[in-house]
Amino acid sequence: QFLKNIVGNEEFQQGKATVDFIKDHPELFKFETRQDRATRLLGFIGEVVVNGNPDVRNQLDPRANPRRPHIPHSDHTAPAPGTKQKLDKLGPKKFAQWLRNEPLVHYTDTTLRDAHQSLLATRMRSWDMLKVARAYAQQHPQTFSMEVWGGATFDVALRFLHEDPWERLAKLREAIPNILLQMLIRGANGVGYKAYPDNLTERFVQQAAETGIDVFRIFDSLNWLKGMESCIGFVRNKTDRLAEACICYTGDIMDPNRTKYTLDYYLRLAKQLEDAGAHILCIKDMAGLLKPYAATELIQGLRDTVKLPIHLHTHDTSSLQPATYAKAVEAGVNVIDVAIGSLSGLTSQPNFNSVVEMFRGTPRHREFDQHSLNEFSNYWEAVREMYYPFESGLKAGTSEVFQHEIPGGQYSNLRPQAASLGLLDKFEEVKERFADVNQMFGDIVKVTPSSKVVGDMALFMVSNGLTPQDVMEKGEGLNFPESVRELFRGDIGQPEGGWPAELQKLILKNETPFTDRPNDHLAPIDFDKEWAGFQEKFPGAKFTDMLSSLLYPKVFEEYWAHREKYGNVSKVPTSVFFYGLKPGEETIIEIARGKSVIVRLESVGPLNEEGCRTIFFSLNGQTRNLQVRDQS
Ligand code: 3PY
Ligand code: ZN
Repeated sequence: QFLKNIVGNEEFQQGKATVDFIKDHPELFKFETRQDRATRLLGFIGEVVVNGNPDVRNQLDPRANPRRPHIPHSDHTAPAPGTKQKLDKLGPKKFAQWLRNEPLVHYTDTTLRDAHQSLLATRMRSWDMLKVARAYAQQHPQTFSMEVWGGATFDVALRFLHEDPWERLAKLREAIPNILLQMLIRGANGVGYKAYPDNLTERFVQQAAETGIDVFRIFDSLNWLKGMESCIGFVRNKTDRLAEACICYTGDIMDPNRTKYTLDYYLRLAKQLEDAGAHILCIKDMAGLLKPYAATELIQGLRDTVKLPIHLHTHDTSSLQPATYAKAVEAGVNVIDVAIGSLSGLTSQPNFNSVVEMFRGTPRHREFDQHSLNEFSNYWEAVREMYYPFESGLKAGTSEVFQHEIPGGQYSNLRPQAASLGLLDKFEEVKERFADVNQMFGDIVKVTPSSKVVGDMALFMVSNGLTPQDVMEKGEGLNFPESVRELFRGDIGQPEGGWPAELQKLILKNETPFTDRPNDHLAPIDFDKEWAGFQEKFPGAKFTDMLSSLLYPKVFEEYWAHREKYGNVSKVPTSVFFYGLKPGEETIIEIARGKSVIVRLESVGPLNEEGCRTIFFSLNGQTRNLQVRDQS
């Protein structure tokens, strides 16, 4: 079995095994039969058949009207070289110079990260991504980058999809060897919601680069320079990849009444980020507030102020953002973020397929195969049906976003959060309070994690029937949400102009806030010691698992228990993962590279005295049955 494990290891198969191969892969000592793997997956499917997937429980099965996703064609030829090879050849500094002077507009495809984070509560599974990743790399090698990782995907992959986010990244890298892969990292908050020890972020960045990330989009949720500097340094000094630093855009530079976040403010921050070592400057318009004429002013100003290439990210919540792209491209922006047609628009990015057409016949047009882009759009449209329980409910663009300023990535989560508190019918009020809370907090930048705190406070006020005035009058006796207390204590950094002192006193009571880096208060991780303890607790786990566990200890523990019980469920097709099988239905599962099993649900037995049902499967034609406790 040991030899079988070695021969079956992907690194070994690719000839990448080094002298430390056996030491680095404790899982080689895990002996399981092929039968075990299949049996555990049957256990998972049986559980979904009887009790449903708790993530979509009691939702209609969309297979009532099945629509089979058509997978765009790919073959065995290597994809044409792209930006990835250019970065490898030039190195980050020269690559950035090349990009700054590029005459044609470049595109980042966010379909595999922000698009589904913003439309489908981040639930897109690796299974659906990997079906088309290679075809995309072959058919669109001129894409600047693909955003595939980071933001909320790390947490959601482990917590709800029971998937290893590192495995997703490694597989996408393998399928897409030619296009830059990009991630979103929340500066000192990594891919989490709080500050982490610096040496953890450092190891995380190193490992992400090793596993496949080329572009690190780094931001701070309060636009606090100190929250980004160290992370920029880790990318520059510990990897040979690109550090893309963000100015998060909020307010409206064209509105004379909004005097806090002015053009000067953004230009100053951009210069500071250039001085801190950024290779690329990103305008991160997380709520979609950058209007077309503001884009002209901002991009012209930035082109004159810094020597960096400029990358623009926005969300189309208002439906105005394609116009913003038209003006931004005219003003000299280098790269714009778009999502494949059927996963674009509303709280997601503008429509890739259509935006490309917008520039046809103009000097900055870059050619893409429209027929192929539309094939991918049709694929994702059919796939999206399986995810309908996670849709945000927004039906059309809304100019309301200019009032509430809720980030696109948060919108599809805020609704279920409100629903879980029984506040869905008060969602209008939640949005209004979100705007009120922003003003109470001193008009701050709102993006994860600061936006989550504004959301928590808005929900707290709606559920307790509090107005802003009530909070100021009764604040001493109020028990504020923990996240609000942490924010005002300085746990995730400092906002422009500091916190409003009166409210801070009411929230913190007698606690003293700090104004330096929260990370400076955290003891560094002793990796050797951690690793020893970790292996004991999770035999067979990898170093990347330990990084997941250090970021999300409880979530990782639950993920690991699920994996021990059911195996690698990322291999189960999405329809079966969420909705199980119906009697007589069958599915094919590739349990290991080149090894597939055919699973057919024969029947579900009646409830027995122990409260269980017997499920009859056939596995490769042989009958298998198992008992599942009915908790439905
Ligand atoms: C995230 O941090 O997850 C975001 O998408 C912020 O926009
Ligand atoms: Zn975004």
